[in-house]
Amino acid sequence: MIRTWVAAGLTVSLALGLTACAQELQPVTTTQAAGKTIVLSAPGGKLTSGENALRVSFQEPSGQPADVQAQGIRFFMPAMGTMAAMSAESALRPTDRPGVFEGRVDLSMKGTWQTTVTFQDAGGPQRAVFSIQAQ
Ligand SMILES: [Cu+2]
Repeated sequence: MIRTWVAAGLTVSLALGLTACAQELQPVTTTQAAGKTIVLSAPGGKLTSGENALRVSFQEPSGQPADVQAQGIRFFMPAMGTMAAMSAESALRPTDRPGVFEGRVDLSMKGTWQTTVTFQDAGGPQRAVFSIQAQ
């Protein structure tokens, strides 16, 4: 009987694990900077208040991965009324795929965040600036 419950528990854990994996990183927004297309992706294609896994991909106009070194991503929300300005940032770590970097950020609230991705390419330091809506 106990064995049955353990087996059932394992099955549930596996199912939950698969569900988490199924929450694929999907594009949140796409922007252009330094002649490259930059795609920010997050689970389910959206950023939310709280912890977010994120991925930033860089492509040449040809669609090939761009040869860049991503540095970080920063989110900023200006002061609103009595609410102080807020910010959050993450390093962007290389993955085993060229032009693809990953990070993790904790956004303190829903709303519009000014977002800056910093990277280096053959031309030197670059930045992409855009805004996202955290849900
Ligand atoms: Cu705010």
